[in-house]
Amino acid sequence: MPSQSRSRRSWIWNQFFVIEEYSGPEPVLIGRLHSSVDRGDGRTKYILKGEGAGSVFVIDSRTGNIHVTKPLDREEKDQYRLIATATDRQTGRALEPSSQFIIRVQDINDNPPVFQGGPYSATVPEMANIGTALGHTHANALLLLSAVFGKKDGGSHAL
Ligand SMILES: [Ca+2]
Ligand SMILES: [Ca+2]
Repeated sequence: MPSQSRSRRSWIWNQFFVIEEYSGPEPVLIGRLHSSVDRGDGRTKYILKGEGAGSVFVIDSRTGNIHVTKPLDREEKDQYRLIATATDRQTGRALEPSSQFIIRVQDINDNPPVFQGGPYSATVPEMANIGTALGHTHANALLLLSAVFGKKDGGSHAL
C-alpha cells in the first residue's frame, strides 16, 4: 500500500513591497513570478488574480513581471491580496498550485502632523528591504522574486 504521507502543501506567503505615492514615468516593476517548471520557452503563462489585478497591478504573462500602474495611497489601503497562477499556454492546464501573496504598501510620511516649523521634506525610506530576495525556492511552487526597485531595465537578469 502506498504510504499516506502526502505532503500537505501549505500556502507560501510572500510579499512584495511598493512605496506609496510613488509613480514613475512608466509602470513600476515591483516583482516577478517565476515557476520552477518554466523553461523559458514561452509556454508558461502567468496569471494574476485578486485585489487590483488587471487594474492596479498588471502582469506580463510571459515573463511574470508585475508592475504597478498608479501611485498607491497607504492611508487608503495598505495591502493587496493576490493570487498567482501559472498555466501551460497551450493546454491551459495549471502547472503549479495557485499561490497567494500580498503586496504591501510601504508608508511614507506624506501626511505629517503639522506641529513643527523648519524645513521638512518627506523622504523615501531605504529601499533595502525591497532589493532583498523575498521569494524562496520550493520544489514545485511559484517563486516570487522581488524587483530591484527603480531599475529601469530588468533585461539583464540572468536566469
Ligand atoms: Ca498617502
Ligand atoms: Ca503615509
